[in-house]
Order: sequence, then C-alpha cells, then structure tokens
Amino acid sequence: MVFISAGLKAQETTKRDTFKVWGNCEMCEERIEGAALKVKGAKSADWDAEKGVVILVYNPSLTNPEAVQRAIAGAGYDTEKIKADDNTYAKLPKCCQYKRQ
Ligand SMILES: [Cu+2]
Repeated sequence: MVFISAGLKAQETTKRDTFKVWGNCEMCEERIEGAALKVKGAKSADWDAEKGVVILVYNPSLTNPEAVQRAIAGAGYDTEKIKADDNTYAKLPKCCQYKRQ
C-alpha cells in the first residue's frame, strides 16, 4: 500500500509537456531555458535547437505550460501559443533574431 500511494503521488506532482519555441542558437537556448526555469514549479526545460521544441517538466499544482510559454515570450521568443513583444524581440542580438512566423 505504501508503495502504491507513493507512486501515485509522484505521478500527480510532475507533468511533462512539449511545445514549439522559435529560436536560433545556443544563446537562444540559454535564454529560453533560463526564462522557463524562473517560473515557480518548472522543474526542467530542455530546448531542442533543431526541432525548435521545448520539453518541459513541471509541477501542475504550481504552474502550467501556458505560464511557462508566457515567461519564454517575455524573454523575446515566440512560442506556439504566445508571441513575444516586438520591442523585446528587437533587443535580441542580431544572430538570435530568428525568423518569425
Ligand atoms: Cu541565439
């Protein structure tokens, strides 16, 4: 019984989600992952430069993928649900100004 309830609890406290984030390079990766991890409840964030996809692990009682996408957009990166502010995007280094959709 103890093992079963421990297993259920672990499932409840961690969720995984993937979503699209546009960017170019390793500097982008640092900013994208850094912005995601600043969100309380975000446990890990891994941006794949080739696919342009973030794999997010988070605690669903503290946050949700939309809040994390909002934080990433706040750093200048468009996500599949939330667009970055034009001014923030324009402040990115030239090499990081990815092609916008
Ligand atoms: Cu970059």
